[in-house]
Amino acid sequence: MCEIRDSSTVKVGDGVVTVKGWVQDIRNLGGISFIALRDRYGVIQLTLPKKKIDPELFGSITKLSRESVISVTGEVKESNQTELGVEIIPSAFVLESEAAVPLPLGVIDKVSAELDTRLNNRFMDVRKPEVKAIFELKSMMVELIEEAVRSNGFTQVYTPKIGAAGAEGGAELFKVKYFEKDAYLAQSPQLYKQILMSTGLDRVFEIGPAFRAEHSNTNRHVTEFISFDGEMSWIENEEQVMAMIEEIIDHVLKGLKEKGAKQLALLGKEITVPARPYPILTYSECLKIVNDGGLDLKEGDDLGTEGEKIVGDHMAAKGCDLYFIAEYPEEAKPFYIMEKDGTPYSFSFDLDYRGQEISSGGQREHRYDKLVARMEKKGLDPKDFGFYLDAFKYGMPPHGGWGIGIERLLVKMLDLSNIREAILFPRDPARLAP
Ligand code: AMO
Repeated sequence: MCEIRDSSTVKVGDGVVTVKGWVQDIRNLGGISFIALRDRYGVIQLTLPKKKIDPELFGSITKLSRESVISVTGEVKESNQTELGVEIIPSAFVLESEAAVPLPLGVIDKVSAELDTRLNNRFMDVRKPEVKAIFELKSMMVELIEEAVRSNGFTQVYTPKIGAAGAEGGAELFKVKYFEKDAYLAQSPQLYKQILMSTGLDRVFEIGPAFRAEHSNTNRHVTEFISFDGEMSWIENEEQVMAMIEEIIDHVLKGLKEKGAKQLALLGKEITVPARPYPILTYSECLKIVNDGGLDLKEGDDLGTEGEKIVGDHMAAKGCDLYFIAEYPEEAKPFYIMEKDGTPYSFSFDLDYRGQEISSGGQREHRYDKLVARMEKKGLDPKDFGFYLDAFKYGMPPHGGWGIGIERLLVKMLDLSNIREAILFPRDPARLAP
């Protein structure tokens, strides 16, 4: 039995080893054949000089279909023709799984397939090293996020994804049958993370799925995304929440630049780490920038995709990639956001990354009567939110928090063109499988 190795650890002097992977390519040049065998870490060359190899083995291995999975044993030799500086001369192989022909999607073919075709054949698409790299970076990003929040005393929590009420507006709720009752898929952990503030678990975070019945077919909306939520008590203003997000994002950008260097190089991307503090613009300032840029928005209007882009260009000209937009009109923000008394504004913010919102948050209304009044003002029936409101009746500290769309952050970091590229199996109005 010889040692099973991955492609990245095979070196000259190893003797006989076993490697396992996918047959990426076979070149038959008459007297000699070459097989590129791919595993998670890279591609290793199998070299088959016809005269020196058992004829039966030579015949069967060189006829394999591309992407078949094999286990190969052979001697490691030095090679100055390969990237790894080694090649393997096979002495035995096992065909673990034969790939059907033709392939639904090429792994090494130069022609770049349509995103839809790629997503329909995601199992094949992710075999491409540059696609796999996106998901390795996503995993590192989550690890870095967790590092940053844990070091700030946050406790990880899990809140239900099936519930009786939504927090982010009725139009985007997915209704599901829950035995004899109607229930909804969670749009965010908003109600629960706030309830937790009354328990004394005064800093919590959650990274989990969020569902939005979003009928728009854009490159930044999906119906299921991963939301990174945080909620913290004892704040005096929303700027403390903004400072926390800034610290987390800074840690993620710096960490990814270092830990993800190999994947970033594969993708041909570079991460820039903006200087801190990130600028804070007010909604009113943005409205002026947007209208100077040619739109005609009125006080209270949503900045919209176009408006966000104009602000993004304005900030890019100043060399700013990440910036907060604060003090939105209270009417533009959900019921749980605290109003700035005596003004039409609220203690809310968004974090935008090169012209696109990646996060929103703010200080919450923690005073029971004001919260109920705000719900009524928004046309909601407080009776539907009894389980949430109860937590505000018996001692609730001042608090605030944020929600960050993990994929939106990744898309902007890596400058991807569509949010679906950052999701293994995306869900949108037209896509329910794979
Ligand atoms: P909001 O609704 O702004 O706020 O969502 C927070 C962040 O989630 C991401 N996001 C989405 N990503 C992909 N597809 C979608 N359809 C989608 N919808 C939202 C965005 C957005 O900035 N409870 C509040 C947050 C808070 O105040 O704590 C909330 O959910 O990146």
